[in-house]
Amino acid sequence: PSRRLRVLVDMDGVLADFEGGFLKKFRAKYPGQPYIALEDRRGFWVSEQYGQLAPELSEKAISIWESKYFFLELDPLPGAVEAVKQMAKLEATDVFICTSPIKKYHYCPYEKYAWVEKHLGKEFLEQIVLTRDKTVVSGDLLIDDRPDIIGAEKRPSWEHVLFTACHNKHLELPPPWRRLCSWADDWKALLDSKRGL
Ligand code: UMP
Repeated sequence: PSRRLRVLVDMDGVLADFEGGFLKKFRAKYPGQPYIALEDRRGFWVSEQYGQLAPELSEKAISIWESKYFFLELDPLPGAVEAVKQMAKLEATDVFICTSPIKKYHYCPYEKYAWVEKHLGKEFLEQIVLTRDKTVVSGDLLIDDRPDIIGAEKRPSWEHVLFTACHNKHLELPPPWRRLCSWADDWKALLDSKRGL
């Protein structure tokens, strides 16, 4: 292989348990309100599905991730921290954490940096890419749980591999789409499939 492999790894839903953290805090703040169990989640936007339950639930949901400490207190997903640390140590491999902050910027961007430092270490602060448009970031692979990643660049350089999450596991992906089902799945083989191309 003549060049290094560049892997972009999403944060919410791939490294950090956004869905689990959301549900726990939503139920604590709004006891007695209806909620959507993780196995019933459909669609990337939590706020949209809650809005379908009852119109006022959309803004209640949004208030959860707009709150201080929401992003910082997210738990890592199983195996995520170990996998990313291992990935970054592989020969000829660069790992970047590519994540979209919410537009209410008061806590989220800061807390994303703090989360990375806490769980992955200070050296990973060099690897963070905060962007609302991942198509303008170049890489060989983008591991992300959002099915529809579009933006200004119509032909992104990366292959988007869908990381399985509660909201996307029922989607039937047309070929040549690939999934990474969890961090227990063979992510090393996925990376190797992109080397030397
Ligand atoms: N997000 C919302 N609304 C939702 C669900 C998620 O604004 O209903 C936010 C959380 C993340 C961002 O900051 O969207 C998704 O970022 P990526 O996982 O695409 O990087």
